[in-house]
Amino acid sequence: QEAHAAEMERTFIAIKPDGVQRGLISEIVSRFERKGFKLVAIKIVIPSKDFAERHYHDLKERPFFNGLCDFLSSGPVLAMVWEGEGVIKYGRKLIGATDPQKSEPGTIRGDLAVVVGRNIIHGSDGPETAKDEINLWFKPEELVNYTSNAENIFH
Ligand code: RTP
Repeated sequence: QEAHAAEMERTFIAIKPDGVQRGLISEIVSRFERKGFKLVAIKIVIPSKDFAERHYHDLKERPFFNGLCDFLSSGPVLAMVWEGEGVIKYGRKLIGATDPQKSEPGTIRGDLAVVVGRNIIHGSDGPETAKDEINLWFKPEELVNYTSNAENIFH
């Protein structure tokens, strides 16, 4: 194995309260898992409004910011870190377009969501965001290093 876990790309993925409350955790986790990505951190939390605002700070000028932060803090969120080659970009591909009316069938939002304000999942949109979001949601000791057979998919 050439790539060491410490160097492997990681992304932050969260199932929003609508996805958790609709019982879609296993369906969504399964799609990342079967693809061959590795789950290195996971927890369920109800974020405070302040925390939600920190998570979405890039969107604070948008008209939907307040409603979005209210919604994220309205119930349980499944916060995860997934690891693997290309996981940031490909994770977004698994998730599909922001607006479920535009996401393709076969994607998580395309198959399971209908409106943009209830699009069930979040994924980091680039390497910097991924790093910031992982640091915001997780302490370093909550990230687990281990070898999985999934690494056979990459080498
Ligand atoms: P996310 O960050 O949640 O993965 O979504 P994204 O990158 O695909 O979309 P972004 O533009 O960053 O928007 C973040 C979340 O805000 C909600 N949204 N509502 N017009 C609207 O009402 C509207 N536009 C965006 C969505 O929940 C989106 O995921």
